[in-house]
Amino acid sequence: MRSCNLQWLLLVWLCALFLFGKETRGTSAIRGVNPSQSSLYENKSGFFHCLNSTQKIPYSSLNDDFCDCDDGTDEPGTAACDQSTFYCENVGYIPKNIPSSHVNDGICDCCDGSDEWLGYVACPNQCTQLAKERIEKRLVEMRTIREGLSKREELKIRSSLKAAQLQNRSKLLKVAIHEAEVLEKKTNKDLEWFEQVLKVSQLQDLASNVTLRNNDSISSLTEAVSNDETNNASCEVQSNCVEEKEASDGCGISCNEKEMLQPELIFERCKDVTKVYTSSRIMLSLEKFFFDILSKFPFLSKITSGRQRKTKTEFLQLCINNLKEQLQSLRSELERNRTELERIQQYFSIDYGPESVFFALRDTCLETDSQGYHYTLCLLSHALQDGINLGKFKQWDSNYTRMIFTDGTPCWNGPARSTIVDLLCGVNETILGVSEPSKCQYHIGMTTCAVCSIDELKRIRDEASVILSNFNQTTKSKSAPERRHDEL
Ligand code: MAN
Repeated sequence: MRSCNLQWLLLVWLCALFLFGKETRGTSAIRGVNPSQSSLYENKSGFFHCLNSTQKIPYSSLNDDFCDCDDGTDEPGTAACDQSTFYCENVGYIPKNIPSSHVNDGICDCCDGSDEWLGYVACPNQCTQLAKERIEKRLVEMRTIREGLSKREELKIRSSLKAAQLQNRSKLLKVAIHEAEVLEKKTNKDLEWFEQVLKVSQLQDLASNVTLRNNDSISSLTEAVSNDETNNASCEVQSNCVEEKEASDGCGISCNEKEMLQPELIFERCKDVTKVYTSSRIMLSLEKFFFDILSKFPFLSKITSGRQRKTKTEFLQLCINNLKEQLQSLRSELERNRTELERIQQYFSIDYGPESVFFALRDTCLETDSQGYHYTLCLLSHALQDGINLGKFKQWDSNYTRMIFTDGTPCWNGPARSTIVDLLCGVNETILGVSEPSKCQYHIGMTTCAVCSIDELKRIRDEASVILSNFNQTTKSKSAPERRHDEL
């Protein structure tokens, strides 16, 4: 009997110890308190010290549905204090804090249903189901990020190759432009020379014709020559080279001009400076042949002197035309090269993000139809709604996950159209959706591997690991998430 009493005493003492210990630890008894703050809710000589003020209230006033502390910390488990928070334990899933005003409001906020403890509404525990769904979702996201990361590596390589190609092209273009500019100057000078020679030659032709026709004196020749505009121009050209005058030379062909008119000299110079087309080439060889014969048989030259001068003029005209053609094609080549160089330089004036990963995506255009409009988004360039400009690329935002396009077509009675493009990690470049949150301000969501990051992968993996471990603590069953543990 005595030993029986002793056993009872021991049991009562143990129970008292357990209960007392629990009271002093003051943990699970206080509804809505985050375990990390449980020590603050200990019973200190029958009082509770409000957490953010010097107020002290009777311990029994905790969670009595009346707000005693100014900071609301005495009512973590009721809706009595506006500024207070309720801690959902959500065992098996993710614990969370909700505003205390949500407690017993008839809406299930905690997946374990703990916020609706008065039972106004039935909140079955959904934490396990949510954990499973969240883990599945996270696993899918992780797979996408992993695939995206490997695509991103490829994109980086493509970007640096494209950048190197363009750098190289821009170097070549600069050299080509410089050479073409030098050649343009030279060709211009050559052209001037030939035009000058042509004038002199025409002058000679005219003089010769007049002589042949009239067989007359110098005065009639000079008269005939001075009536001719071409001759006038020619006379001006040769005005500073007049040491030797001959009657038959009309207005006065100087020694230098005579030199100029040497068939061989003209031919050689023409051959040097022109790139004539096939037909012209044949013409040139014929001319050469003709000149050769003339030079070998001076008497022929005399007989055919009129013919020679005429041919020479024609020949000169051919050279001049050819030089003009060359100049024209040189100028259009210069124009083309300058435009291309400008475009390349403009390419390099934009920020292509970390490791220039976006370089290869520049001018990649994505299209989609939404709410009756056809949208075109050309990355880092511009956006269109049908034919309407929704903005040109202006700048990056949010650590290279947002592109901002501004200065589009003005909205009727409103601002210029602008577009925000948000980038999410994905394997391919795809538009997720287009909206117009406010008039003429558009939003496009899209995926690209360029924004996939290891940090994001780690963040998601850590979150999934926490959920999985919470989940595994509450269930012994070998359910789907646990089997996939090795993926985390
Ligand atoms: C067009 C479209 C719309 C826009 C209106 C504004 O219809 O560009 O997106 O809201 O113009 O007038």
